[in-house]
Amino acid sequence: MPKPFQKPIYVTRPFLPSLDEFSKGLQEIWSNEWLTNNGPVLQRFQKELCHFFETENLCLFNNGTLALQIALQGLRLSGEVITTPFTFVATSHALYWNKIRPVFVDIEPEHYTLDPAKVEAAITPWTTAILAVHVYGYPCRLQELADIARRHKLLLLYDAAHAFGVTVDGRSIGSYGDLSMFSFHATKLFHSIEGGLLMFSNPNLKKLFDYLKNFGFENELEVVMAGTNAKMNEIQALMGLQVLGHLEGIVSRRQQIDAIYRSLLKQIPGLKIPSLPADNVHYNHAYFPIEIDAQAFGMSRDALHAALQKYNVFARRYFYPLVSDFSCYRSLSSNDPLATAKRVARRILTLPIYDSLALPDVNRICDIIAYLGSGKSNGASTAPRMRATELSPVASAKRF
Ligand code: T4K
Repeated sequence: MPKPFQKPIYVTRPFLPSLDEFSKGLQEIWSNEWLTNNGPVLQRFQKELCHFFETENLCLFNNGTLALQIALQGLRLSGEVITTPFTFVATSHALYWNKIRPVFVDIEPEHYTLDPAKVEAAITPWTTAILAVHVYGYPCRLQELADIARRHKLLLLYDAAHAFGVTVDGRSIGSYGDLSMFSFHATKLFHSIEGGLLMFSNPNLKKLFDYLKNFGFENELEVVMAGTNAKMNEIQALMGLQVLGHLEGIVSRRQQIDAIYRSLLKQIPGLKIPSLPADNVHYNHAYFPIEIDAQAFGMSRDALHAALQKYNVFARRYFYPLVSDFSCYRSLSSNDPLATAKRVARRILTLPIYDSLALPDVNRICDIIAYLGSGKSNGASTAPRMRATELSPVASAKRF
């Protein structure tokens, strides 16, 4: 019987630069005596991001939710926006705060992104945009969505909260569609403690978003629109700058973890692991979702989620319940039965994945899942289906 972990293993942990490295940056902020309002560290961070994304068309915010809210407001969207119910609730909340009606349509079964056929079927005279989500960092069906948006003269927006560092055909995922929002929350593989970024194709939006995040100030004496306060501060910017320098290492470490999960879990009946995105995608390994078929695995998703906690493993049911099932959205009628989204939400479990997760611990998590699935934990006597520890013993975990 596998042993529980001594310390909790969470679904994620933030990457942290060394305290030494961060203290040096703080010293600079202390000597600047400048903490927010477009300070020098923020300007440097923005410059680095322009270089990273190969565009000047971006704008930083204090979190991803406000970035998205401001995007919708700046673009003056109204009426209905077609979106996915299989996401973090902030996607729909940003619409709601702009008095826009979210129209939920179904997702495709392999990578859980919006199903383009369902999007097209949901378009009405009131539709103004599509808001798709690169959930878990898996790219949406970019070309099909772009074709639909063009044919119906709709704006195409992406919630790319999970997709930092993803490229498709060598281009950043943020360069697809009219606009993308990235979240830099501490739970993301790239973060600035809290933070958000908009990247857009129309260069005129930059000035507009800069106004909207800073009360609409043109100068000390002039306010040109009713903006809000959504500015990133210097300490957030410092964290972002430093984490950016480690991005390659963070992604490659996650790739190693992903590979171990994939090789060990694929042998367990009743678990479905989404395939890796196609070869033209540089993936960021933001999450490691699996689907549990209760009958074949021998335990429901909820039972596995609870049983893992007894071993001190805190996997998460991202994204269950569906956004459309929350009380604030339940009354919205939808013609789409959302059959795939409902099934996936009942079966999905996201396993721990983060750079400081020791590789032998990934093996142990797989061992525990195999043990729970074998029925032995209930006293049932089924033959062992795998011996995870015998498979690819993992090299020592090097922290970068
Ligand atoms: N769109 C999408 C698709 C999103 O996923 C999100 C955010 C947004 C929009 C909005 O972006 P932001 O406004 O947040 O920038 C977390 C995050 O708070 C949220 O940012 C994220 N999505 C969502 C998927 O996950 P919770 O409520 O699950 O987080 P929490 O506090 O339970 O943290 C999860 C685990 O992470 C903990 O069990 C332990 C670990 N953790 C967390 C924090 C904050 C740490 O080890 N250290 C930490 O500092 O929402």
